[in-house]
Amino acid sequence: MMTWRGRFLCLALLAGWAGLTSCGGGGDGSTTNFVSQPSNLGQPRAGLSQAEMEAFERGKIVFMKDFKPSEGLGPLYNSTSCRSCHSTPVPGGSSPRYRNFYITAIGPPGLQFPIPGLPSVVVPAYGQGPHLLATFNLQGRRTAIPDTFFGAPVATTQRNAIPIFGVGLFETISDAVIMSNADPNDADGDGISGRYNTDQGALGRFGVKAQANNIELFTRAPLQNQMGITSNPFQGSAGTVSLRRYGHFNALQASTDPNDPTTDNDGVPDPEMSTQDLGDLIAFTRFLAPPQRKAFGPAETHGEQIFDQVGCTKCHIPSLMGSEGPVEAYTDLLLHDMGPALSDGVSFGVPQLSTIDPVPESSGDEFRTQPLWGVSLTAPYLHDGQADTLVEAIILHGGEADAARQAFLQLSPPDQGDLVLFLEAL
Ligand code: HEC
Ligand code: HEC
Ligand SMILES: [Ca+2]
Ligand SMILES: [Ca+2]
Ligand SMILES: [Ca+2]
Repeated sequence: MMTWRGRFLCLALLAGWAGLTSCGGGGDGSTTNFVSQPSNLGQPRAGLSQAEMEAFERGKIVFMKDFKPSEGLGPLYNSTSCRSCHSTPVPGGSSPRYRNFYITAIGPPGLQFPIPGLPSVVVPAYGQGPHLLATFNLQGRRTAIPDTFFGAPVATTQRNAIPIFGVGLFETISDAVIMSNADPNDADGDGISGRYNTDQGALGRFGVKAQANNIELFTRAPLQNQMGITSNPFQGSAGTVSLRRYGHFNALQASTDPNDPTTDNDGVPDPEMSTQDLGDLIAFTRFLAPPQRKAFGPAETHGEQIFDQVGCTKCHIPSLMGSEGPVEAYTDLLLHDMGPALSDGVSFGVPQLSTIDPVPESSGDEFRTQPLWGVSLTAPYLHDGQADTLVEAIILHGGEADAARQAFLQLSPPDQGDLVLFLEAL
């Protein structure tokens, strides 16, 4: 059976990764982008050893592989491979909206738990298994997610895949660098109060709420939550970056403690992925190169200045220093309140304390500043893919980003155009 140990003991929530494919959404959001691609897209980053290169190449095969039920797929799943969501424009990328999945968290912010019977807040669309609300199947029969559950509020949101090019470099950025940009109480009074998230006591870097500390965790979690593939810890997820474990009372980010094996009841012996394959899959994700930026002309250079002038760089910090050199991802890896229109009420992790946040223990209205490298290649945008274009994504910024949005709207059309050209060159 699915692991329940500690589920209700844990005071904050379980982060989840995937959910249903979009309810009857069809492919309307599929905005295939024909912008020319950097030649290194989907390739390994520079400076790898021969052994790392070989692991990357083997891992790519695991990333592309469609799992069958006889190989452990399910009992419940959203997808049969990593590539099915991370596909646009090449493996490692994002996906059209029809691949969106649902996240459902029951309970008040800060005390949320998944639908009973599911290993995480990710709601899987397919397969057979114990599930208090419904048994889903490939014919698409699906019980609606309720608004309340035995009187408790239910927060439901969608997720659209984010690209993973270059994300392994976030592991090279020290906690100190990330923390140095946090301003949880807005001490400098600029209306922007980035705070860091934590994952079992370690600093979060990955996921749209910065809810996960390391790539191993963000490989084993989608394996179980999206595909129903069980695994054993590779090195102990924790150790990879800087996990300082304070014990089991902290928020669980995955379907189980990251240092424990995942298990299920589909009749296929666990773990369903070998240590070799898991290590290779982690290597592929960890070593994917960041997108190469294009050559800047005068318009892009001007757009870059405007991007700074209107305050985008307050959150989309152009570069963070990592142990292997600068990481030019245009993010601070911190959480920001993006206003009621983007708020999803789903809280992951235990965010840094803030005296000005209305619900300091919750990240329900906050998101990690999404990296902007390669952004023109991976529409649609925002955590649920609701924006088809870069300009729509900017216009939907609210909350702490409202001043930057207003400043963008007040720019002359040519200045707005240059800013977009700059984004398209990243
Ligand atoms: C059903 C779609 C889907 C599948 C399948 C899927 N992902 Fe993802 N992936 C997403 C979404 C959506 C996010 C952002 C989720 C969030 O943070 O809530 C994401 C985020 C990630 C991230 C974090 C990126 C960042 O910028 O922090 C990594 C790493 C990742 N996925 C790796 C994988 C791997 C490895 C697999 C296969 C085991 C996989 N994903 C399968 C949809 C998917
Ligand atoms: C207060 C911090 C903040 C400021 C200021 C800010 N952003 Fe963002 N930006 C974010 C966050 C957080 C997200 C992710 C929101 C989500 O996923 O729903 C984001 C997402 C985006 C995206 C979508 C990326 C994607 O892949 O989905 C674009 C494009 C973007 N920002 C551009 C800009 C521009 C241009 C400016 C300046 C006009 C700006 N941002 C100012 C925090 C900020
Ligand atoms: Ca399984
Ligand atoms: Ca501030
Ligand atoms: Ca099994």
